[in-house]
Amino acid sequence: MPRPLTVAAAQLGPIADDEPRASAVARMIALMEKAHRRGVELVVFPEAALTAFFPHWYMEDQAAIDRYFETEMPSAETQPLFDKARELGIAFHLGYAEIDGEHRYNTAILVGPDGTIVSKYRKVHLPGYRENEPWRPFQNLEKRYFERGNLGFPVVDALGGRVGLCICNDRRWPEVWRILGLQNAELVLLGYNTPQHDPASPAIDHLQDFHNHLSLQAGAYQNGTYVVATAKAGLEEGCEMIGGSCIVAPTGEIIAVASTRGDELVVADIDLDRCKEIRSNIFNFTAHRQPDLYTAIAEPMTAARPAPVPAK
Ligand code: CDV
Repeated sequence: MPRPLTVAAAQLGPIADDEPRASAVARMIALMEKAHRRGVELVVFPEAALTAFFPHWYMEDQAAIDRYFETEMPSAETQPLFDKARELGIAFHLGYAEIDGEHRYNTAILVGPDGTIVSKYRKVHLPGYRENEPWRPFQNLEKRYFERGNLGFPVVDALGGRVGLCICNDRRWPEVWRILGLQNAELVLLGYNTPQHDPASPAIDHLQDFHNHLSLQAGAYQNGTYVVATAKAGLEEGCEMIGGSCIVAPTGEIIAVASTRGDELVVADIDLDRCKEIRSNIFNFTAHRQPDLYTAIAEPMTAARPAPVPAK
């Protein structure tokens, strides 16, 4: 039985540091209205979608840092997005910086078409480092501003299928995809803020878009899942970020992709039942996996199996 769903990656262009949340929310509502006109049932917004991506600069003052975080969701400023989604009957994914008591996370939620939060994920793979590195043109301080997520890698029944969440850097780690795949994810949603330039390894700058799609396509194919991946793109506070927001089929094919680095809606009609074509055959986990030989994957690096470079 086909399980059709119309999904969209709602790419955002840059958000200026002085752009109020209300403006970012208004841009998202405009994309959601466009999505509604195109019959979309699920809209996926980027990682940390309400503000500029502040880990790109160094701050010490906790009050200054905390102004990028949400203490509640929905808040007065995000309520209009929830209201519009409920009015239009559209589910959505939203990334934001979250404060929970003394804890700070890089978080994503899935909100159902009735406006209720049906899944929540806190980012596990936080890239970068903790202290200022002034030689860089911009920073990568997620390890300074966020704690590692404590909710595992959730997959929930929603929208007629099994929906998993991860965030940005997580997409580069095959372990994340397999953990989602082992929970029978049929649709993985994620947002990203990915600089075009890597100051530590500029020789691969021209491969940033390739590595983005390579990771998404491999994750989709090897686990027989659809993926909707959404960028915050373009030149934001001195940091140029890739676009390439896309929808990937369980075959690994990109079936829709952004062509700009601005606000753009990328739409595809999918059939969640097509995941079976991969999961019943080439990646039939029950028939073909050999987990007793994979134990090293779940063990820490040791003296016997040293890390090639020390962690920062
Ligand atoms: N927000 C991210 O996690 N960005 C990383 C960059 C810093 C490498 C990414 O994996 O795209």
